[in-house]
Amino acid sequence: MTLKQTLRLPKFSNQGFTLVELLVGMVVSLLAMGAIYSTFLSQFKSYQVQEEFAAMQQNIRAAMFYMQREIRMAGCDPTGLAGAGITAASATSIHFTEDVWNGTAGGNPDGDVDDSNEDITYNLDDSDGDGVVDELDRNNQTVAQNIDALNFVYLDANGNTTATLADIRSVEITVVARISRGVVPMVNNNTYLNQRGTTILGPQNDNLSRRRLTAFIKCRNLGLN
Ligand SMILES: [Ca+2]
Ligand SMILES: [Ca+2]
Ligand SMILES: [Ca+2]
Repeated sequence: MTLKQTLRLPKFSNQGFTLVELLVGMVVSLLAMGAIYSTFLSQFKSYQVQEEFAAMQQNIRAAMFYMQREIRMAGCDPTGLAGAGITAASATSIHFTEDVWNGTAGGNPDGDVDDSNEDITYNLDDSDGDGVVDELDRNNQTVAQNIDALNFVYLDANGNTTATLADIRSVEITVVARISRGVVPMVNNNTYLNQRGTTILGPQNDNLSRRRLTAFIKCRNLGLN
Protein backbone atom coordinates (compact mmCIF):
# COMPACT_ATOMS: atom_id res chain seq x y z
CA MET A 1 0.00 0.00 0.00
CA THR A 2 1.43 3.35 -1.02
CA LEU A 3 1.44 6.39 1.24
CA LYS A 4 -1.08 8.13 -1.02
CA GLN A 5 -3.62 5.31 -0.74
CA THR A 6 -3.18 5.13 3.04
CA LEU A 7 -4.05 8.80 3.55
CA ARG A 8 -6.94 8.64 1.09
CA LEU A 9 -5.89 11.88 -0.45
CA PRO A 10 -8.52 13.26 -2.78
CA LYS A 11 -7.79 12.73 -6.35
CA PHE A 12 -7.29 16.01 -8.18
CA SER A 13 -8.03 16.21 -11.82
CA ASN A 14 -5.58 18.12 -13.91
CA GLN A 15 -8.11 18.70 -16.66
CA GLY A 16 -9.45 22.09 -15.41
CA PHE A 17 -12.98 22.71 -14.05
CA THR A 18 -15.97 20.57 -14.81
CA LEU A 19 -19.13 22.24 -16.07
CA VAL A 20 -20.78 21.75 -12.68
CA GLU A 21 -17.87 23.36 -10.87
CA LEU A 22 -17.98 26.24 -13.29
CA LEU A 23 -21.72 26.73 -12.83
CA VAL A 24 -21.45 26.58 -9.04
CA GLY A 25 -18.61 29.09 -9.15
CA MET A 26 -20.63 31.43 -11.36
CA VAL A 27 -23.72 31.22 -9.16
CA VAL A 28 -21.66 31.94 -6.03
CA SER A 29 -19.97 34.94 -7.60
CA LEU A 30 -23.30 36.22 -8.96
CA LEU A 31 -24.82 36.01 -5.49
CA ALA A 32 -21.85 37.86 -4.05
CA MET A 33 -22.10 40.56 -6.72
CA GLY A 34 -25.82 40.86 -6.09
CA ALA A 35 -25.23 41.38 -2.39
CA ILE A 36 -22.55 43.97 -3.04
CA TYR A 37 -24.75 45.75 -5.58
CA SER A 38 -27.78 45.89 -3.30
CA THR A 39 -25.64 47.25 -0.45
CA PHE A 40 -24.21 49.85 -2.80
CA LEU A 41 -27.68 50.72 -4.08
CA SER A 42 -29.16 51.23 -0.62
CA GLN A 43 -26.18 53.33 0.44
CA PHE A 44 -26.41 55.34 -2.76
CA LYS A 45 -30.14 55.87 -2.19
CA SER A 46 -29.69 57.06 1.38
CA TYR A 47 -26.93 59.34 0.13
CA GLN A 48 -29.33 60.72 -2.48
CA VAL A 49 -32.02 61.25 0.15
CA GLN A 50 -29.54 63.15 2.31
CA GLU A 51 -28.45 65.23 -0.68
CA GLU A 52 -32.03 66.13 -1.58
CA PHE A 53 -32.91 67.10 1.98
CA ALA A 54 -29.73 69.15 2.28
CA ALA A 55 -30.54 70.96 -0.98
CA MET A 56 -34.03 71.77 0.24
CA GLN A 57 -32.70 73.01 3.57
CA GLN A 58 -30.12 75.18 1.86
CA ASN A 59 -32.74 76.56 -0.52
CA ILE A 60 -35.19 77.59 2.18
CA ARG A 61 -32.45 79.06 4.37
CA ALA A 62 -31.07 81.10 1.46
CA ALA A 63 -34.58 82.39 0.70
CA MET A 64 -35.09 83.44 4.29
CA PHE A 65 -31.61 84.93 4.62
CA TYR A 66 -32.09 87.34 1.70
CA MET A 67 -35.54 88.44 2.79
CA GLN A 68 -34.63 88.90 6.45
CA ARG A 69 -31.60 91.00 5.69
CA GLU A 70 -33.37 93.32 3.26
CA ILE A 71 -36.82 93.58 4.82
CA ARG A 72 -35.13 94.50 8.12
CA MET A 73 -33.74 97.58 6.30
CA ALA A 74 -37.07 98.52 4.67
CA GLY A 75 -37.65 102.27 5.02
CA CYS A 76 -34.01 103.02 5.79
CA ASP A 77 -33.90 106.76 5.13
CA PRO A 78 -31.09 108.45 7.07
CA THR A 79 -31.47 111.75 5.21
CA GLY A 80 -35.23 111.78 5.69
CA LEU A 81 -35.52 112.79 2.02
CA ALA A 82 -35.88 109.47 0.23
CA GLY A 83 -39.45 108.67 1.28
CA ALA A 84 -38.41 105.05 1.74
CA GLY A 85 -40.78 102.50 3.22
CA ILE A 86 -43.01 99.55 2.48
CA THR A 87 -44.88 100.51 -0.66
CA ALA A 88 -47.03 97.41 -1.21
CA ALA A 89 -47.81 94.61 1.20
CA SER A 90 -49.89 91.56 0.44
CA ALA A 91 -49.98 88.09 1.97
CA THR A 92 -47.89 86.72 -0.89
CA SER A 93 -45.64 89.62 -1.89
CA ILE A 94 -43.86 92.61 -0.46
CA HIS A 95 -42.50 95.74 -2.14
CA PHE A 96 -40.31 98.15 -0.20
CA THR A 97 -37.62 100.79 -0.64
CA GLU A 98 -34.55 101.79 1.33
CA ASP A 99 -31.87 104.41 0.86
CA VAL A 100 -28.66 102.61 1.73
CA TRP A 101 -26.08 104.14 -0.64
CA ASN A 102 -25.59 106.36 -3.70
CA GLY A 103 -24.60 103.66 -6.15
CA THR A 104 -20.86 104.11 -5.55
CA ALA A 105 -19.05 101.50 -3.50
CA GLY A 106 -18.78 102.80 0.05
CA GLY A 107 -20.98 105.75 -0.86
CA ASN A 108 -23.42 107.22 1.62
CA PRO A 109 -27.22 107.29 1.31
CA ASP A 110 -28.06 110.12 -1.09
CA GLY A 111 -31.67 110.92 -0.33
CA ASP A 112 -33.23 108.73 -3.01
CA VAL A 113 -34.10 105.11 -3.67
CA ASP A 114 -33.06 104.93 -7.32
CA ASP A 115 -29.75 103.11 -6.79
CA SER A 116 -29.49 99.36 -7.23
CA ASN A 117 -30.81 97.20 -4.39
CA GLU A 118 -32.89 100.07 -3.04
CA ASP A 119 -36.26 99.18 -4.59
CA ILE A 120 -37.07 95.56 -3.87
CA THR A 121 -39.97 93.19 -4.49
CA TYR A 122 -40.25 89.62 -3.25
CA ASN A 123 -42.90 87.30 -4.62
CA LEU A 124 -43.42 83.81 -5.98
CA ASP A 125 -43.42 83.41 -9.73
CA ASP A 126 -43.17 80.75 -12.40
CA SER A 127 -39.84 82.05 -13.64
CA ASP A 128 -38.76 78.74 -15.16
CA GLY A 129 -42.04 78.45 -17.04
CA ASP A 130 -42.87 74.90 -15.97
CA GLY A 131 -46.45 75.84 -15.10
CA VAL A 132 -45.87 75.82 -11.34
CA VAL A 133 -45.55 79.07 -9.38
CA ASP A 134 -42.67 77.90 -7.20
CA GLU A 135 -39.72 80.22 -7.68
CA LEU A 136 -38.99 82.89 -5.10
CA ASP A 137 -38.18 86.00 -7.08
CA ARG A 138 -36.36 89.08 -5.92
CA ASN A 139 -37.00 91.79 -8.50
CA ASN A 140 -37.86 89.10 -11.05
CA GLN A 141 -34.61 87.22 -10.41
CA THR A 142 -34.97 83.74 -8.95
CA VAL A 143 -33.28 83.45 -5.57
CA ALA A 144 -34.76 80.09 -4.51
CA GLN A 145 -36.48 77.21 -6.28
CA ASN A 146 -39.08 74.65 -5.18
CA ILE A 147 -40.85 77.12 -2.92
CA ASP A 148 -44.49 76.08 -2.55
CA ALA A 149 -45.63 78.90 -0.32
CA LEU A 150 -44.53 82.38 0.67
CA ASN A 151 -46.57 84.24 3.26
CA PHE A 152 -46.27 87.64 4.90
CA VAL A 153 -48.14 88.93 7.93
CA TYR A 154 -47.74 92.62 8.79
CA LEU A 155 -47.84 93.88 12.35
CA ASP A 156 -48.16 97.35 13.83
CA ALA A 157 -46.34 98.81 16.85
CA ASN A 158 -48.64 96.88 19.20
CA GLY A 159 -48.09 93.56 17.46
CA ASN A 160 -51.54 93.55 15.87
CA THR A 161 -51.99 92.65 12.21
CA THR A 162 -52.44 95.68 10.00
CA ALA A 163 -53.20 96.42 6.38
CA THR A 164 -52.15 100.07 6.67
CA LEU A 165 -48.70 100.48 5.13
CA ALA A 166 -47.72 103.40 7.36
CA ASP A 167 -48.49 101.37 10.48
CA ILE A 168 -46.28 98.37 9.67
CA ARG A 169 -43.42 97.88 12.14
CA SER A 170 -42.64 94.20 11.78
CA VAL A 171 -43.22 91.33 9.39
CA GLU A 172 -43.76 87.62 9.93
CA ILE A 173 -42.52 85.52 7.03
CA THR A 174 -43.36 81.87 6.45
CA VAL A 175 -41.84 79.85 3.63
CA VAL A 176 -42.64 76.27 2.62
CA ALA A 177 -40.05 74.55 0.44
CA ARG A 178 -40.23 71.12 -1.10
CA ILE A 179 -37.69 68.53 -2.07
CA SER A 180 -36.99 68.54 -5.81
CA ARG A 181 -38.13 64.93 -6.33
CA GLY A 182 -39.65 62.10 -4.38
CA VAL A 183 -37.02 60.01 -2.58
CA VAL A 184 -39.05 58.77 0.36
CA PRO A 185 -41.99 56.39 -0.18
CA MET A 186 -44.75 58.29 1.58
CA VAL A 187 -47.69 60.54 0.76
CA ASN A 188 -47.37 64.11 1.99
CA ASN A 189 -50.89 65.25 2.92
CA ASN A 190 -49.75 67.82 5.48
CA THR A 191 -51.33 71.24 5.78
CA TYR A 192 -48.89 74.11 6.33
CA LEU A 193 -49.85 77.11 8.45
CA ASN A 194 -48.31 80.50 9.08
CA GLN A 195 -47.58 81.72 12.61
CA ARG A 196 -51.19 82.93 12.88
CA GLY A 197 -52.62 79.48 12.15
CA THR A 198 -53.77 80.44 8.66
CA THR A 199 -53.37 77.73 6.01
CA ILE A 200 -50.80 78.78 3.44
CA LEU A 201 -50.46 75.41 1.71
CA GLY A 202 -53.13 72.72 1.74
CA PRO A 203 -52.47 68.97 1.36
CA GLN A 204 -50.59 68.30 -1.87
CA ASN A 205 -50.97 64.49 -1.64
CA ASP A 206 -47.72 63.88 -3.48
CA ASN A 207 -44.59 62.06 -2.38
CA LEU A 208 -42.51 65.20 -1.86
CA SER A 209 -41.14 66.07 1.55
CA ARG A 210 -41.47 69.69 2.65
CA ARG A 211 -40.02 72.06 5.20
CA ARG A 212 -41.60 75.15 6.72
CA LEU A 213 -39.46 77.99 8.02
CA THR A 214 -40.73 81.11 9.75
CA ALA A 215 -39.11 84.36 10.79
CA PHE A 216 -40.10 87.47 12.65
CA ILE A 217 -38.50 90.65 11.37
CA LYS A 218 -38.49 93.90 13.21
CA CYS A 219 -38.15 96.64 10.60
CA ARG A 220 -35.96 98.93 12.65
CA ASN A 221 -36.24 101.84 10.23
CA LEU A 222 -40.02 102.01 10.08
CA GLY A 223 -41.86 104.55 12.18
CA LEU A 224 -38.78 106.66 12.87
CA ASN A 225 -39.69 109.73 10.86
CA1 LIG B 1 -29.86 105.94 -2.67
CA1 LIG C 1 -29.21 107.80 -6.23
CA1 LIG D 1 -41.90 77.02 -11.81
